[in-house]
Amino acid sequence: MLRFSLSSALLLLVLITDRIHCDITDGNTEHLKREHSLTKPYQGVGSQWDFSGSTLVTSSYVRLTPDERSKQGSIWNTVPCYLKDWEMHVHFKVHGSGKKNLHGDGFALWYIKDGLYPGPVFGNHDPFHGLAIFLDTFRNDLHGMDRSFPFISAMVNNGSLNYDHGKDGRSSELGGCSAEIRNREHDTYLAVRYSRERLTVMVDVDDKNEWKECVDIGGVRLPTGYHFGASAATGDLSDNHDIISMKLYQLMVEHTPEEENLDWTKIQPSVSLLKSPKDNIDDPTGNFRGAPLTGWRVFLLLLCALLGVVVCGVVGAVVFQRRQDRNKRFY
Ligand SMILES: *[C@@H]1O[C@H](CO)[C@@H](O)[C@H](O)[C@H]1NC(C)=O
Ligand SMILES: [Ca+2]
Repeated sequence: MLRFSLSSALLLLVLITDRIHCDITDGNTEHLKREHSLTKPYQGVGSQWDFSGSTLVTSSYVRLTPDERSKQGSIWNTVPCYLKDWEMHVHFKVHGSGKKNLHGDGFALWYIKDGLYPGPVFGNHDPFHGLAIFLDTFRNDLHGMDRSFPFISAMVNNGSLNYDHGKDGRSSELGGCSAEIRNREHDTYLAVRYSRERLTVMVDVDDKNEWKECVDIGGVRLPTGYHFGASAATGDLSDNHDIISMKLYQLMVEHTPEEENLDWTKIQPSVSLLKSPKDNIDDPTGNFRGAPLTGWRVFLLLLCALLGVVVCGVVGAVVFQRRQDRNKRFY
């Protein structure tokens, strides 16, 4: 009887572990959404992606700007995204001949209402509706010496805010981090995850093959039906801004029926908290690929504890039984 319940508990454990495995998106091709992704050699992407400005497409990279002055280029996913929970992995390369601090301006990743209107925000229009992640390689604000550049930051806009270039967008940023993203010999990546009103930005730029947290905030509301894109600009100073791939993964997250019944396309971009929902993190390494599994992890831990108790109980009972037997023999 005991053996039976133990083996069924083990079976349950295996099933749960398997379930967790299925939920992890991490590069799982099953959850890759081709219609929102841009991958080498970029053949046949012309119907799903618009390229404009200085953008040059080769078979191994998409160059938003060359290392020349006063260029602007962008790429836009023409297919609106109706996924509620997603993760975008961007493989990029920023490089040029400019020495320290003599290069610019950087590039931006977008999830916004309408793409393809050139303007002053890293080549895109101002104001915009939606989400922007800026990879700003040039310090404009000489009063902001408390942070080093390149600086990555996130901004959510409902069309009421302007991006302040002179201050490197500091007044409207939701969070950010410094990261050495320029002229690296190895591959550099950035990931943006949006799920359950939580926005997370991670970078992998140190050739360690692990994500480092850059932005993590809750209370972020974004509609569905917006467009992904990327844009870059150069001014007096320049750099090559290359996108090697953009891969969009669907996250398998369940929503309540009330949430499902809402019209997500009507949501106005907004942010209610400006603090990181740190209480939600049980993994100090900041490996956010497993973050939504918190509930499952807790359950697993409890189950393991329960199993431990059961095993101890069985061992204890056996030992007790043996002792009794031994004691009997001595009588
Ligand atoms: C846009 O955001 C501002 C605050 O940033 C708010 O006052 C305004 O009501 C919002 N507009 C819409 C249409 O949601
Ligand atoms: Ca700047």
